[in-house]
Amino acid sequence: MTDTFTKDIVDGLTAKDKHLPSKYFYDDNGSRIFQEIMNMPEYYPTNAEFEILSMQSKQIIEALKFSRPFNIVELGAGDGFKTFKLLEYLVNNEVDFHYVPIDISQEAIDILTRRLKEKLPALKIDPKVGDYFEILKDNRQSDYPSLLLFLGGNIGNYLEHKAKELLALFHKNMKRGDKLLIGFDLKKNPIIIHNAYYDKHGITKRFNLNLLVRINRTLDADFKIDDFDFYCHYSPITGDVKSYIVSLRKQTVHLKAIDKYIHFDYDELIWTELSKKYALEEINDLAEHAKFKVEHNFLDCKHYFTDSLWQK
Ligand code: AVJ
Repeated sequence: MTDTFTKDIVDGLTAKDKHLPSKYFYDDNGSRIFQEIMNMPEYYPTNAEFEILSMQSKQIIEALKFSRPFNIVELGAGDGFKTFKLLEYLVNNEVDFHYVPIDISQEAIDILTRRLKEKLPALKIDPKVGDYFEILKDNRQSDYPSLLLFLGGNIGNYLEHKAKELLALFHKNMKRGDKLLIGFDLKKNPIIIHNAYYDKHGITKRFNLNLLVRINRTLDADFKIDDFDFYCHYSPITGDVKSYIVSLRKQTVHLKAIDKYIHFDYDELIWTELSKKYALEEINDLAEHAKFKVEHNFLDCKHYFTDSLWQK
């Protein structure tokens, strides 16, 4: 068992309570299904954050109180759709800054760079492909102040201790005075959250089951996709959305590439994802724990989502 993907999959599927890491949703096909999710009317986080970044660009930039020039470093830039409005505002106002989008996908970075060069020719863009932290360390050598963007509510996928670890790493790799703009999905009417994740179109189901398709392809496995279903559940007290794949039969799957058999009981679950929803007080606690100061919460008009501005 050589690579981390194989190790993570086997560890998860042989655990007493089976689980798979949600980060493996995003192969090329999974990324396309995630685009479909973002286009569903029920999936409110995308619209909410888009509203914040397009309607409050001016307020966000003013709140930075940065000297010029400065850097905007985006972790997991993806297709950069939401960030576009912020960048457009800055370019239109002739603000002197560099945009440094970082993503692990070369393809995503290529598409983003091409689109931005076309739509905002005056933008100074310095795209990077690779591991967040290696690149953050380089950025620390820059004399200019930096705004770090961690958008989309990705922090919600981390268990509390992992979220704290990640924020501590951000903190360690920032200079004093640097800022972090980080997206959190907020607790709200449970039905709205339920409908965003347990969608009636079955797109989120397809998104989850695609993980089995990926394992079939990568590890030459024989998951019969129709013998598995999807279930997800929001707990309004903890704020946790937990997603599962459900085995509809007692069955055995063969991972041929590593000659390993995985047994599933009737109705056995594989936990695939946590999408935690936060209260503003919890966000404060997380920031303080990581030694950040919360400067402002930029909320959408329905108060579904916040882009929280923190200072080191
Ligand atoms: C991209 C991690 C923010 O948790 O809401 C969407 C992924 N999962 N529907 C989220 C997702 C199911 C999404 N994040």
